[in-house]
Amino acid sequence: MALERLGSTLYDALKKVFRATVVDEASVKELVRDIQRALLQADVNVKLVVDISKRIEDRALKEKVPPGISRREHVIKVVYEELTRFLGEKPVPMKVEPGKKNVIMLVGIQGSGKTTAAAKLARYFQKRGLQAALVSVDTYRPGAYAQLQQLANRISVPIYGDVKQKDPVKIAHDGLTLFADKEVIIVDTAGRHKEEQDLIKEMKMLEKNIKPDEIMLVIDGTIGQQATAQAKAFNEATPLGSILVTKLDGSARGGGALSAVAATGAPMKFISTGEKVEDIEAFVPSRFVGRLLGMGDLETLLERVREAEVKVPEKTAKAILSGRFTLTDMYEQFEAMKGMGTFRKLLKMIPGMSYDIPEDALNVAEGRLEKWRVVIQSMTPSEREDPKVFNSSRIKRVAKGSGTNEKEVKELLKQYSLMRRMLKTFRRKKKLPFFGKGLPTGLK
Ligand SMILES: Nc1nc2c(ncn2[C@@H]2O[C@H](COP(=O)(O)OP(=O)(O)OP(=O)(O)O)[C@@H](O)[C@H]2O)c(=O)[nH]1
Ligand SMILES: [Mg+2]
Repeated sequence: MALERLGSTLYDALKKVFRATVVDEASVKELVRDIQRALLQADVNVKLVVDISKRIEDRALKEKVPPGISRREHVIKVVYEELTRFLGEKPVPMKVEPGKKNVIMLVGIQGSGKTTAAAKLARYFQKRGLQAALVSVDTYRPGAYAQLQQLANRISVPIYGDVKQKDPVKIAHDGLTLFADKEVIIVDTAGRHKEEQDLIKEMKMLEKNIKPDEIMLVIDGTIGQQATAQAKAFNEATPLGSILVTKLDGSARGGGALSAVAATGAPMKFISTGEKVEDIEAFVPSRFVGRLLGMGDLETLLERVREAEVKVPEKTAKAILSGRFTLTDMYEQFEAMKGMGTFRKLLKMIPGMSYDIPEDALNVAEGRLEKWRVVIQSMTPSEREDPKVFNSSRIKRVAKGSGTNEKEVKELLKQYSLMRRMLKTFRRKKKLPFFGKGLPTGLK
């Protein structure tokens, strides 16, 4: 299952909670089951799945809900926090000291993306003003040096290698001596050997002799359960300092890599999402989970929703509660939404919306909202208060005044009645329905 699929499956699970009329023990249990299924399908290790779901269930059911947030928000917060915790609480920064020689040795099995990652990392540090250099000690794979050399030339980073030399330790020594004045030296190792044992032995030898500041395991994000075994094998041979997961762009089963992180205790520091040298980013757990779930940053979302609730003018709130909702109120709600940043950003932050709405529809919705504001501005106060008075001549006048056409004015009026009808069903709630069905766009 692709990473994005994992995200949307997890999100579907959460969406049920968002839409449920009450959030009770049954809905929490159902959510936990859905999350288990999603994680298992994404190749996350069974034991981990059990651990994480138990924690979610315990916290969601037993923890006291903090004041100011609803149980619904709390449950979603718990899921978000536990998934984040599973990936590592905080981003772990690279321990690279400027002005000093920092040696990073990349290890990993063949095809995991080491050579590509070496160039990407060199580029990453180079962009941050550090003197980077590359050393290729892969004496096994034909053309390994040439491959890295080509990438190095492209980013103008110096490289050392020696195709005639068969001893990787010797090459490493020479390279590190040559680059004694550099700040970040990335050593690309072999990923293939006749026997896996030989590969492990070679990594041990290299580690003992060059004493890198950090050994980084490069792991292919598309592999499933083998990731755990692979990571463990490398970790036993050479204690891993960090993990870099590649190929999270295509049909990646991120779960395998995530299990590897959990199995070794080494933090994930980078992810790579494409073949180009620029396709690398520092790994930030909360951002990653947010992306996985398609919900941006949950903290920000909750904050904005609270802000939005406060911003609803008293009069509008009353109108909604009494069922008298006019175009003026609709206009004010649009204005409030505008104050919260662009409509698109808001939609993206609302869980579920980012998966439900295609980009085209987002553009349309955003453009339309702007147009509707102008249309409402062209109406007389009495029309806004009592939209029933609209007949074809008034529609014609408003269309002309707002630089739109009659169809668009009619559409706004239709949207208004839809929204009004919908709001009636929310009458007893004190909040403006920003979530789910509550979106005044007709897009759901
Ligand atoms: N789509 C995608 N492809 C990647 C990514 N990283 C690496 N690749 C591709 O994966 C293939 C293998 O990458 P390499 O960097 O040569 O892997 P390696 O670990 O050095 O392989 P060996 O030297 O044989 O051990 C290449 O075709 C890369 O272009 C990534 O993040 N996304
Ligand atoms: Mg290679």
